[in-house]
Amino acid sequence: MRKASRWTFAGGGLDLDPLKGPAILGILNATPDSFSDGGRHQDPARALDAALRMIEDGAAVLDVGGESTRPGAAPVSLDDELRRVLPVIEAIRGVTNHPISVDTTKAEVARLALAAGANIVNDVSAFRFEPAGLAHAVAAGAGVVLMHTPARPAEMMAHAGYDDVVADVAAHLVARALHVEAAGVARSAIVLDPGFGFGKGRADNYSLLRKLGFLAAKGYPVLAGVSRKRMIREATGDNPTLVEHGTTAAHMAAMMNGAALLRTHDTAAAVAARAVFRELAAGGLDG
Ligand code: HH2
Repeated sequence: MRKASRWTFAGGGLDLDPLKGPAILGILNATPDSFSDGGRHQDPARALDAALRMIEDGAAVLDVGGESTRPGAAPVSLDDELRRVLPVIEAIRGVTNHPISVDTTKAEVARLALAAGANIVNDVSAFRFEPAGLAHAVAAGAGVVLMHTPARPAEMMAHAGYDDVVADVAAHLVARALHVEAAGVARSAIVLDPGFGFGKGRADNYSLLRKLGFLAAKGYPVLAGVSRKRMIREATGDNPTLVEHGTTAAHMAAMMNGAALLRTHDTAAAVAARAVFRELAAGGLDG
């Protein structure tokens, strides 16, 4: 069970308070092939409606992405990704200053998304696929989410294989954090993410969830992205309602183990789970 957290985070227009439980990132996939919300947010007006609903639910950040990263997903061209992501960010920025993260591994998408008003770069490669994205994050004073993946989506499952998945992932992420700090990102603007499902098998994913506290003890806020992932469906089966209940159960485990942010599709469900977590946490989590 988690001990008192030692990190602070003030990046990207977002103030996290470890005592209040995690911030909720609402997933706005502007992709036609996402496994979970298949293209529903491609039209900027509909994406904006979804974003406003998520804010009303209690989402602290809107995570806008234009490239599916599910295992084996086809890569998307720069032009296509820009065409998907920028109108959505612009539409949201037209009506609210709410924090926005851009879920991209492309440096140019990061640059233009930040120029359009995004506050955080959520890079599932931790700036390894296109290192130039890091300079854009530094120049914009953006927050960064550094996620672990062993390889690009097309190849990542072939790389699943670890001596000790928890120690390996934590060591990789801390090294990436030190790298981005050296490049000029404030320590207080860095989030680490073990990358559930990215080049990890079922047992790896559940080891990471069970021992998320090991990563949370490294001194950075930790994001957990488990929503509707295969690791959930492996446990619940594919019925969407049951997958949602399974996601909520995994969210509670992540919160109990120190998650500072939850990346999720159903923001209202995550906010409800957090409300229960807060009741538990109010009495102390160590005894
Ligand atoms: N997972 C996905 C995409 N981006 N970013 C972070 N930081 N952490 C994650 O776990 C993560 C992520 C994949 O999930 P989803 O967006 O639902 O699907 P798709 O890849 O099809 O967009």
